[in-house]
Amino acid sequence: MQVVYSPAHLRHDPKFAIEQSRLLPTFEHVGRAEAIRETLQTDARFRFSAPSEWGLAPIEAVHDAGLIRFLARAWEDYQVAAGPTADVMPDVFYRPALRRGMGERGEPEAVQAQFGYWCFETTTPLTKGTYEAAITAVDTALTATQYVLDGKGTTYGLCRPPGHHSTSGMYGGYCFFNNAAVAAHHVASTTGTKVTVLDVDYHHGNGTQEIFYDRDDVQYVSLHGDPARAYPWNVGFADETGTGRGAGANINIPLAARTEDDAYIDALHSALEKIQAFGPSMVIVSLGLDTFFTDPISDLAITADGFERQGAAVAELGLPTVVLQEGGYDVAALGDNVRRWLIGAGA
Ligand code: Q9C
Ligand code: ZN
Repeated sequence: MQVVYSPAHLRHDPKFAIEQSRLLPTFEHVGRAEAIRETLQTDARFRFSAPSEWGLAPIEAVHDAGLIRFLARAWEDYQVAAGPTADVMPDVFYRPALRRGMGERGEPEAVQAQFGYWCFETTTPLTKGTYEAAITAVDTALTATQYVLDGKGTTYGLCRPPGHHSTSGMYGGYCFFNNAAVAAHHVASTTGTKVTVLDVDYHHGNGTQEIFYDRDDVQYVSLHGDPARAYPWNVGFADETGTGRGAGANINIPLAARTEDDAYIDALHSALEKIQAFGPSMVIVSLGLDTFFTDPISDLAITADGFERQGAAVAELGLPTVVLQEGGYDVAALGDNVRRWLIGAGA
C-alpha cells in the first residue's frame, strides 16, 4: 500500500495546552506521526512517497480567506505584538452574545484578539512552523487522493496536524485545515461525482459536518463518542441530518462509553449501508485510533483486532478508498493500530 508522508509535520511542534483546566503537555505532538512512520517503515507492505504541492486554491475552496490569511501570519505578528513565545493560543474568545444587539464588527484589529476570533478552544497552539505543516498535511491528503483517482488502490495519507475539527471559518481540536474536507471537495468538484467522508475518529468531526451540511454531493458519516459526554460537545448529535439539498446526507452515530469491537462493527455496518445507498465514487476515511481501549482522552474500548476488522469492513464496500490520519493518542500503540487498520483494508 502507498503511504504519503512528509517530515514537514515536525514544524508544527506544540508543547503545552490548557486541557480540562490543566496546563498539560499536548496529546497531539510530533511523536505521533513519527511513531506511525516508524512502524509502517518496518513492514514491507508499505511504500512511502512524498506529497506534491497543490497551492492554496483547494484550501480556499473550503475555508474562509480570512482564516487562511490569519494562520499564515499570526504567529509572527504575535511575536511583535506580545513578545516572544513559542506556543500561541487565544485568551479572549469572541462570541456573538458579547455584542448582542450591537451588530457584528468582524475580525479584530489586534492579533491577540484575532486568535479568539478564529479559534474555538484552548488545546490547539499555533507554533512557528504550524502554517507550513498544515499546508503540507493538505498536500498529503490531496496527493493520496490523486493516487486513488489514478487507480493505484487504497492509499494512506499520514496527515499531521489532523483536520476534522476545523470548520470553514474556525480552527481548533488540534486541527487547522480540514484535510479530508479539502480532499472531498476537490474530488466532488473536479469529477462531478459524489464522495463520502467516513469518520471513525473517537471525536465527532464537527468541521467536516459544517463544511458539507447543506450539500448533496458530499455525504458525511461519523461514528463517535456521544457529544452529550464527549468533545466537541456542541455538535455530533443523531438528529443532525443535513439541511436544504443536504438533507439526509449527514449521518451521526453516537456511541456509548466503553463500546467494544462487536458493537462498533455492528454500528459500522449500518454506516456502510448508508454509504452504499448514497452511491459515492470514492470513500475518504477520517482515521482516528483514539477509540482504542487505552487511549488517554477517550472512553471507547476498541482493540487492535477491532481496527483490522474496521479496515476489512470498509474494504468490503469495494469503492476507491483514501485513508487520512486524524487522532489517536496512545502513542506506544498508535503505529501498530494504524498498521492493523490498513492491513484490514488490504495493505
Ligand atoms: N478530555 C482529534 O482527535 N480535547 N482531536 C478533548 C478530552 C480536545 C481531539 C478533551 C480533543 C481534540 C483530531
Ligand atoms: Zn479524535
